[in-house]
Amino acid sequence: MSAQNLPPEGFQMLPGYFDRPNQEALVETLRAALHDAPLFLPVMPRTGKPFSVRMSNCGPLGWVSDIKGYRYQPTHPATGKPWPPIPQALLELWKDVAPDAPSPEACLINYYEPGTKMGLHQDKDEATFDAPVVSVSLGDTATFRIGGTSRGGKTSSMRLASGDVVVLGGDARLAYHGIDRILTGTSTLLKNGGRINLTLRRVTKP
Ligand code: MD3
Ligand code: FE
Repeated sequence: MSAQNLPPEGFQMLPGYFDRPNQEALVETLRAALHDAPLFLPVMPRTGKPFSVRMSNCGPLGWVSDIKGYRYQPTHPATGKPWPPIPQALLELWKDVAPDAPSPEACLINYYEPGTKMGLHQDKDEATFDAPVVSVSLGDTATFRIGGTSRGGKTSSMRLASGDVVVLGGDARLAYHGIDRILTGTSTLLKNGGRINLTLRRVTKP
């Protein structure tokens, strides 16, 4: 047994921020976006080892990872087209939870099939860390882990359920975090099961 640590300062959890009808509307909007900008399977820089999570993006910039590195770019790596716009409901969420931050430029869409995970990492490919990262969970519940700003420190673990929003500002903005497990069958939102996570980010200095 190890003691559960407190999450870092600047971590804010808003359970059930989106109710079921709003989650369904968001999923419909995302389906249309994913038709234009299909999920792709990122690979690790240098090694080319595939992620287990598939990804796409909305917004003027999208996060990609390939053999050459991690970066933000204005177009989809396979279609070469601009990413679809960030859904209005997500722009309204940002205004609500980060009223003083400049507008988000990227909305990364992560799709977790049952059995997939995301290792502990920091989000530091952005040119500014002043704005928070805002996350929305849809579909199956995930067990999520968050530590401090250095690798190997204590972590705390919690569940992220469909409709939950997490705001990562302050010290939490550069905290190590990851997804340990998807709890298959915990939600009926997505017809094929699994989990979608959306992260809204400011990428460039305002
Ligand atoms: C950001 N996504 O896309 S979101 C990612 O559920 C990512 O798909 C996870 O990590 C997911 O980069 C977690 C919530 C989250 C939690 C802690 C963070 C985002 C964070 C700490 C710092 C920055
Ligand atoms: Fe992350």
